[in-house]
Amino acid sequence: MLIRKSGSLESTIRSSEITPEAAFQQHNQARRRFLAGAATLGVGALAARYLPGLIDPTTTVHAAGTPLKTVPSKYTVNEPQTPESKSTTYNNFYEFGTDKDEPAKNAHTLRTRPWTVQVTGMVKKPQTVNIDDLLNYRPIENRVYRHRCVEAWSMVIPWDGYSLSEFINFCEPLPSAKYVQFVSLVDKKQMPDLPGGYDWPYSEGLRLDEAMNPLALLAFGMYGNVLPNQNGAPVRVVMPWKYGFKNAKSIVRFHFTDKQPKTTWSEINSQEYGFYSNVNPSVDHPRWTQARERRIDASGFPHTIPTLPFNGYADQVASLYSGMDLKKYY
Ligand SMILES: Nc1nc2c(c(=O)[nH]1)N[C@H]1C(S)=C(S)[C@@H](COP(=O)(O)O)O[C@H]1N2
Ligand SMILES: [Mo]
Repeated sequence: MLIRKSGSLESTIRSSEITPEAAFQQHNQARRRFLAGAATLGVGALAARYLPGLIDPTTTVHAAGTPLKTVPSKYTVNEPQTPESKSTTYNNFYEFGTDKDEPAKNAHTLRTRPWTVQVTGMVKKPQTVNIDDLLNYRPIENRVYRHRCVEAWSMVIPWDGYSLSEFINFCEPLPSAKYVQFVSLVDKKQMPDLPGGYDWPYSEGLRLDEAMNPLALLAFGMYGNVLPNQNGAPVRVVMPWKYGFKNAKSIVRFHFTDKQPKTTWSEINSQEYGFYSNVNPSVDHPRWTQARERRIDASGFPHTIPTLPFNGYADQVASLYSGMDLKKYY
């Protein structure tokens, strides 16, 4: 059981208990302490490293739909975007029901504050991070990504976040760590319809070098606003070159390990879902072709388009897999 460091002001005050104004004062106080060189070890690592966030918080309000302060990103595709009305109502988030329209109807029972994220396993120092510290740690970029959602459907979504690598560097994994595992929240009280027959919590993982690729995104928002619950609030990963199930939602723990972690879908059905799950038009899913996808955009009806290797991100990520048989490591 992890105990939060004492004296970590930002982390011990529950964000639900503070007004935006109080939060801002708190940030300013932390900043002054830092500038005065009086930052104690407890105020610690996060405060010392996210100074821009301290001066100019991305947002102090966490409700879904609250505008985020974002900056443009070079990691953006120029393709017609999927309307928000589609990408927020056609989801997989089994904790809130297994039908695609259920998460949008049911996920309002998820409480996204207070929320903490644990850093465990092979790291220099296990710790617990407050979600607002995480949100304000780095400038939030608006990145328009091709997105594989459920099965062979695809979307184009403007996500808001920063590279997962920024947070992993903060976590200081040991040289022996080779993988990072993402663990989602499980709470029967907030998830009254949690389906049986699954090994909750939802869990996913990546090889560390994949997670360090700048395209791997830690997302807090979409369309410039705080994430809707059904899309994985308050924090999720977005892996644009992989199939949808790699994108763990509502994460409460990042666990570093030297062994390939168990992941939910490959545990349920390893014939159909592998650990790597790179978008690959030449390796079919047992039940459908992966050569084509159905793109949902603003045109009003989905249209079929050819699927690109690594979802069109081969230039940036193919080298991660050089020498690997991608039929075997699907
Ligand atoms: N915690 C959690 N994360 C999850 C899932 C889930 O059921 N629970 N479903 C996954 C699957 S199968 C897909 S396709 C994507 C869908 O993300 P989207 O709804 O934002 O498109 O979320 C992934 N992340
Ligand atoms: Mo999925």
